[in-house]
Amino acid sequence: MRNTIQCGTRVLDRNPDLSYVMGVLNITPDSFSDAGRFYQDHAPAFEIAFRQACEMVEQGAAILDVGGESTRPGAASVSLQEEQDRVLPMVERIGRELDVIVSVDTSRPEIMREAASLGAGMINDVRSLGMEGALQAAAETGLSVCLMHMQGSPATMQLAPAYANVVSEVCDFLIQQTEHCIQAGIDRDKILLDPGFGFGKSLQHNLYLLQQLQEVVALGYPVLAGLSRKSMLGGITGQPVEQRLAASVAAALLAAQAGAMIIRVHDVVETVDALKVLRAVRDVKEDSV
Ligand code: 8Y7
Repeated sequence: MRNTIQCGTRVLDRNPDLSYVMGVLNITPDSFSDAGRFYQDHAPAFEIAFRQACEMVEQGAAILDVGGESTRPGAASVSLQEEQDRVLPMVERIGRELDVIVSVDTSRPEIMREAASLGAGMINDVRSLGMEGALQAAAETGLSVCLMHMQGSPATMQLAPAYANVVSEVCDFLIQQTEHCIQAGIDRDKILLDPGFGFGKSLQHNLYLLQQLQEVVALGYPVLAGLSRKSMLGGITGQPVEQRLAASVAAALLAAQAGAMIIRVHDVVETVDALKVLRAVRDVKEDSV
């Protein structure tokens, strides 16, 4: 196994001393935590979103995750044309102007191909390349891919999530997906895994997955964890989505401590600072004291 992960023209270190932060850039009118801030009437919204991207890079994000489809339960479905219009101009602009890896949050093969040609470095698919043609498209791009576990589909996943053992089922699914990817020609050094917090999981399932996250890390692939502002944090703290910063940072630290290589967040600078505390404590040497 190489010690870097090639993401288009950029690389990630497989063993960073500080977990990488992936900043979330939602370009949707109904994204639950940004309330459609970036999607009013095209041009102004685009500029606001691009400025947000710049800020996240200045704050230390190594990756920006650009998405145009809300996977929130009950969210409206988005046409291919609409997803292209939302996502591709932003992928292109960030790729051209910012020193950051662009991750494209999509399940559609067309978007994967187009984003790759515009400079994206990573494909982040909550459907784990399960859509018709997605596996082939992802393989053809040569980009790195994040495979995420979800039970059911976004519309129904939170109705009655059920597992005999959530950790082993998530791990088994992810390993099976890596095998599909490798058969399709995706380099094993370009695969990342994500247990998919909140995707077809009860609060108890999510908590147990976070407690046991090192089991996912032990599969031997780099792990991405997305916990930021999620409803599990509301379930623990009783806070509404706009008051989940402290809980999000705490969850990010726990994931990093368990070995997650990438933490997907809305609040970049706060997470980077917290990760620096973790690194400083972990790395202090007795003979320096
Ligand atoms: C995740 C994600 C979302 C996640 C990965 C939200 C697109 C919901 N969550 N991708 N996407 N992992 N890889 O709350 O946990 O941000 S959308």
